[in-house]
Amino acid sequence: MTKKTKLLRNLLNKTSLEFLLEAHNGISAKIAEEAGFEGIWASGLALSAQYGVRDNNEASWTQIVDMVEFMADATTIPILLDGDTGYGNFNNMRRLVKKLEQRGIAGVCIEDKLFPKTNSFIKGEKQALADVAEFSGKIAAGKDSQLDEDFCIIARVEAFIAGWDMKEALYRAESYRKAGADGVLIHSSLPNPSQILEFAQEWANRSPLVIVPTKYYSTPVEAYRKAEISMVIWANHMLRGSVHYMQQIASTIKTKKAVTDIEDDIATVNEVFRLQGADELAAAEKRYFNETAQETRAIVLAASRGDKFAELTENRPKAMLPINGKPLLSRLTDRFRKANVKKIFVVSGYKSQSINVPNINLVENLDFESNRELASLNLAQTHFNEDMIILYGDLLFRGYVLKGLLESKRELTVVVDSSKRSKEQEGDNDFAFCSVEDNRELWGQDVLLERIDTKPEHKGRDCSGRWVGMVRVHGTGRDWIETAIDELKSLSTFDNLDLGHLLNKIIDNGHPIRVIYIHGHWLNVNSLGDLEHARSFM
Ligand code: SPV
Ligand code: MG
Repeated sequence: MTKKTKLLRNLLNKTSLEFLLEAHNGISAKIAEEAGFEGIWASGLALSAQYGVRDNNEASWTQIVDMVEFMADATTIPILLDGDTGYGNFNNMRRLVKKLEQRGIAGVCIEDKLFPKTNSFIKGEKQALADVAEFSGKIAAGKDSQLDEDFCIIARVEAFIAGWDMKEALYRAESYRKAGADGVLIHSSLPNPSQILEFAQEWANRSPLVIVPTKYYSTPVEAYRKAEISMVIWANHMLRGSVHYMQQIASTIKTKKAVTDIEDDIATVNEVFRLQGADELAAAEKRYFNETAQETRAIVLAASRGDKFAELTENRPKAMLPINGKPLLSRLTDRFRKANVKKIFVVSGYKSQSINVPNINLVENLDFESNRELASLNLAQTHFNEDMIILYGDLLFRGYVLKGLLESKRELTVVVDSSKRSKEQEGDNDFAFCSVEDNRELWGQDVLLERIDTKPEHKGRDCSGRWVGMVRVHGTGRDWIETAIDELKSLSTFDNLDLGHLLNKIIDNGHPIRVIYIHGHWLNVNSLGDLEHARSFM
């Protein structure tokens, strides 16, 4: 890609007439480029106006440089900065050039007036001009300090503005050319182009000539072409256009106390997003926003009362039963937070309003009396992502169990307790049959879940352990779960199904579910006896 400095130099040196359009911030610069302009004039007037200050060096030079950097970032075309008088003497000019090069600006134009300057159209004839030798030194200092040979410095001659004659204008322009200026901007405040056309003739192409036809705007550009002027700057029209339109919009909204009348006449929010490059970000997210950046979610199924707790669950669901003074669900969410899982969705049902655990998102299952866990999970589907843990709300487990699960990057992973005790306990639909039994030396070996069953024995085979009631979902594992739920939904028995049925369906669909074996270190609270255990477990 051609450097922006080179692009500007090429524009300036072309034999054809070229045009720069004013811009004053990132979005206006972008709009100028999209309109087809090949270069931008970062106007001092417009830059100060967009800051709401006067064109009298009231905005500091660093504030100007910061804004032109935004403009350069938003565009691929070169920017010529209106650098006023260079914001000081030769030394300030050197630093300015250095900073502009660093920020991707292609060139700077400085005018032979005194700091702090005033806009040329405000009592221009009263404005004092810089000493020719001093200003020539400033140009030479700028040229000597640029690192990129194509960076352009344009010398702006204000002789006509300040009421001087052609001789003075030519003398100044020639001095600046000799000092190294890459072009001359000859400015005039007359309503006709007589001064600049005469100047062009006298100048006779000694170096590229730049003009700003703000006052003599009605002149057809053909006249400039004929005069072999290099570059025309439309210096403030983007600013003036937006000022005009903003005034109209503001007053309409104020009087109508509504925006309906203007809505169709202004850019859509999506158009603003487009100009900001929202699409590029979306594409980059796909490329770079990988699993480590995606926030892990927990989906906790806690809708049931727990029918074995009698009056203990009269006013609260099982998940809110206190274990040594702290509800089961709070213990669970504490575990998650410690593992940096901050987005927790809890599907509640029975006595939902009694759940007062902070920083969780409740999803209500209103039909909890007539359905089971899979229906609850179905309700939480809108909160699914590619990095989550689904689990029952009545679990207690040591931290490493969760940590091991979170580290798994397989699509689906479950934890199976292979201890003898777990196999002998009364169970629900959670006896796990796996591809390999746990010999406690299975480090790194792939173990797959083959079936979840309600009984510890199946076709003469003992189960491998108890499934702990947690499923780790990663990447396309989410799709497998969603598809299986969808398929199971068509069954009349859907409301009676639990997570075990879901896992079996996924296996039947041909997807592997990886097993991590543990040996104890967890508990599910299903009975008064479990509650007793839970107290000592904690
Ligand atoms: C500017 O755009 O800030 C200029 C051109 O310097 S003028 O306003 O015509 O002086
Ligand atoms: Mg200016």
